[in-house]
Amino acid sequence: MNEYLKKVLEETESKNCSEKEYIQAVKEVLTTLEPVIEAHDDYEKIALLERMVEPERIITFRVPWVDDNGQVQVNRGFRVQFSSLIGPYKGGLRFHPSVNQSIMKFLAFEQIFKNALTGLPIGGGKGGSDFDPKGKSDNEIMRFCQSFMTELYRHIGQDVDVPAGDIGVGAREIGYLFGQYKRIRNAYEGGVLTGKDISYGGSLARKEATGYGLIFFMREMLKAHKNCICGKIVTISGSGNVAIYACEKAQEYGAKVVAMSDSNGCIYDKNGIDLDLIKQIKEVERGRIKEYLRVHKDAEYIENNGEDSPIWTIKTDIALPCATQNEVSLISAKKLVENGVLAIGEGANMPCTAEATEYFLATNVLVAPAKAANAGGVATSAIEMSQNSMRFYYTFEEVEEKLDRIMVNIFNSCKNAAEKYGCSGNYVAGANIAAFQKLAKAMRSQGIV
Ligand code: NDP
Ligand code: 2IT
Repeated sequence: MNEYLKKVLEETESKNCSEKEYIQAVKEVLTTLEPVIEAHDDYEKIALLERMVEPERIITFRVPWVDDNGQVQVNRGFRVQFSSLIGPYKGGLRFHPSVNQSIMKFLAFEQIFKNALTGLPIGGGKGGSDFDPKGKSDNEIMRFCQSFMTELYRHIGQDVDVPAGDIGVGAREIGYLFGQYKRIRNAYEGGVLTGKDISYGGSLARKEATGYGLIFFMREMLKAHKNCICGKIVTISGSGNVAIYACEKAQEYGAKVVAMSDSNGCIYDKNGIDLDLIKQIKEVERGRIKEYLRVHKDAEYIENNGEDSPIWTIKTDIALPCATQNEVSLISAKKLVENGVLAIGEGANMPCTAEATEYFLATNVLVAPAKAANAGGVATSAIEMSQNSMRFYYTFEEVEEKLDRIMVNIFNSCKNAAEKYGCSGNYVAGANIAAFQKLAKAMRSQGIV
């Protein structure tokens, strides 16, 4: 390995030794940059990589709130403002009990590269809390969001840092956060948050954007390999925002989606998933996926049992991990390959372990990497910001058409970078290289900051 790369990787590992997800994300990027670094021996002098892996700022804060029993609860809030190189910090908020600094940093780091790939002026950030929204009442969610924003508001702004949703944060949470921000600031700064409801400044097609974008990317990738989505069997992990709209577009393109999941287990419906029912269970009732069987009695429910999700043991042509990081292990990857999988589309951030990705690439399975394939969500967030600035709205069709074009461009950037640097067909490396080149250029232009 290139000496400079090796040095930065070792330093990152020793400085952040307790942050395994963060180290994994950095390693995944750096190990694919070798040909670019080799071609630029001036990067070391200006500590380009060292600056790229050190967040500009990390904010952690206390979030006290009162539950419905009058008991005071305390959670930890985070905002990692990783890079403002090419625009205001931009990235979602995650509310999940597993949230910690390592997960926040890996997500913010990935976001820098993803946002660069969109071609839009957005920097990289991420935030959230170890708050668990499951089983909480609407009022508890509101009180938590208000307390969270009472601290966060001083660190964000439509030209400073623009949060959005992620796991556990959807339109309901964004609404409560926006209400509190507006009240404290006494100003209507519509572009301070994205993923807003349409009634007060949200963008049409933002809700659908990540899932649709994933399928647009998959369409392009398969097309480049003389294949298509139509007629394929698809399995999708998760049943949240990304999973639901990936399913919708895949079905529209003529695929047969046969399985979806949540953190308890997965459903297998050989007749094809009834998406209206999934939406009813997940978006309206906020229930468990197991309830699918109350209508489709011939579908199967397989409960999680151990580390590896049972969904990856189901035979499929296209697997779309759309739940969380490291949900596809080497064991799952082997099972998928054994069952003849053709392509993996990462809807979630870093859903495949490093070993799983390596195995897919070594066995000629096409991999649509998260940074590129799920960038449709944040790209549409940027389109939401621009509509807010213009005080104007695009139609659903206009936003979807822009999103489609962005995803085609992202795919082409990944493909061209991979070809140029001798790893044709490896879109994981292609995405990292294409994003890195843009960021490196911006970093050099702005001096030592
Ligand atoms: P949601 O909260 O809407 O849905 C998350 C889904 O994943 C749920 O079905 C949830 O199941 C499941 N899940 C979450 N954590 C775990 C876990 N630890 N183990 C197993 N299953 C889990 O989130 P999103 O759909 O918005 O996000 C899904 C993924 O996509 C995340 O990785 C996110 O970072 C990424 N992403 C999201 C974007 C967006 O615009 N929303 C954009 C780009 C990427 P359960 O309900 O049982 O917890
Ligand atoms: O991971 C992601 O790209 C998101 N959660 C969306 C971020 C955004 O700002 O829309």
